Amino acid sequence: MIGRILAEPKIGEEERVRGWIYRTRSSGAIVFAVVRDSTGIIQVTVKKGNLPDQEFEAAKSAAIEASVFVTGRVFEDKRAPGGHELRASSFKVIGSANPFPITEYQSEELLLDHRHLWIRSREQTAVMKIKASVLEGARKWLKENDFIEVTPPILTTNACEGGVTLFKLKYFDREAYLSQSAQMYLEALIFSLDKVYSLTPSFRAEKSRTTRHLTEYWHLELEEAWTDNAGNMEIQENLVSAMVERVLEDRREELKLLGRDPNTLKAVRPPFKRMRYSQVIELLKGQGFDISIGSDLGAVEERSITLHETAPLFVTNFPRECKAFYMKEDPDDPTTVNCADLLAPEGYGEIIGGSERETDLDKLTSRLEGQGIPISAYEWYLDLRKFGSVPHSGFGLGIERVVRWICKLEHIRDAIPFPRTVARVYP
Ligand code: NSS
Repeated sequence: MIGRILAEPKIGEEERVRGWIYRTRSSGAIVFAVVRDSTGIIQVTVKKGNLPDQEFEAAKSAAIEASVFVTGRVFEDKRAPGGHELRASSFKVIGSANPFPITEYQSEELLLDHRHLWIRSREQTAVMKIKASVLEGARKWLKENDFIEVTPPILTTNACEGGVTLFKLKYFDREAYLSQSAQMYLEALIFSLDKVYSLTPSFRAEKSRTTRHLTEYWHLELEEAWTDNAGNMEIQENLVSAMVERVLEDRREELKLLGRDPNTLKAVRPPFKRMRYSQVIELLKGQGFDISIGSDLGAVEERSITLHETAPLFVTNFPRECKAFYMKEDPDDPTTVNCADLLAPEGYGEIIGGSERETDLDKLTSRLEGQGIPISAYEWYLDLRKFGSVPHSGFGLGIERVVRWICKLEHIRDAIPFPRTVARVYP
């Protein structure tokens, strides 16, 4: 069998390994080559005399990251990484390797310049597998709960989240933008499908260099007809818990490799704590912040609120002026909107932004005007309020924000194989 042998080697069996040289050392007539594939690493012991001489020489001179095809028998060996070794009866180099530009201690910049090679590292591999499990957990939950996946456009003519972070592009003889959010299109799609979601890249021309902003990120967005903000929050806490549960089922080893104790994620179960924005402002004042109603919450404030939490926390009812034009005014407190940000624990902060949507056409129009947004580009969106409008709510979840938190990563750029930030679009 070829494939999962590094993860589950069978003692005494003849196995074939296709992989890449992780490291080698040799002493005289014996070469120890550690070989990796997508499932793990195994030590291959190559002894002169056990295989043709030219294969022994090939093993001896094989460089780091050369690709190899090895056949041999598996033995237990407590000293070998993973506790097994493969004693080679054949060792073939398939693709030789130049001297590998990444050695043990490297600057962040060099690693980012060589990202196409650095993604082979064990840490990056673990993050990518965990990310896949996050998405699997989400899709499974969404299917079980009757949400239909849809495919909104990326090229648009409207800003959803304000003009400041729009990427403009020349669209033949017009101007268009890269999508910041699929929300407005999902709102159009609930009229035929009731419950929809999409997973797309979203683009934000974020000038700031922070540990939680990318200019291109994967956005999981969901919209549901007939649901208010309370119902919307229930969906979020169940969905996020399902993502974490899937990671705990499938990726405990990967979490450990990244320094995340899987047990610390067990507290991520619904229901999550809920706090109103006004309570959070009081809490922050108590923590020494010079802050008042009307201030937005940034990374520093969110860190302070969540540092000692073990599960995500909702912050609801932000003041109207802090939030986007489409959020529904709270009838019980019209200075605020029926919205919630979901903040990840341990200081990580915002992973979801969501709200009930304003359905009152006049209020929507005056909020757009009040924010100086030209109505003409939004005619189609306003139509949705004129043809059988219904109460509805939705949210957007930043996949890399979630992966950063689950994997306990310092920087969001390590939650995506080829990060795009203000400073980087290469490789
Ligand atoms: O701007 S959001 O808070 N909200 C929206 O875009 C809504 N229109 C979504 C919706 O209701 N359908 O962004 C949503 C989430 C936010 O909570 C972050 O987790 C993530 O998108 N986000 C980002 N992740 C990485 N990098 C950047 N720059 C970024 N901006 C938002």
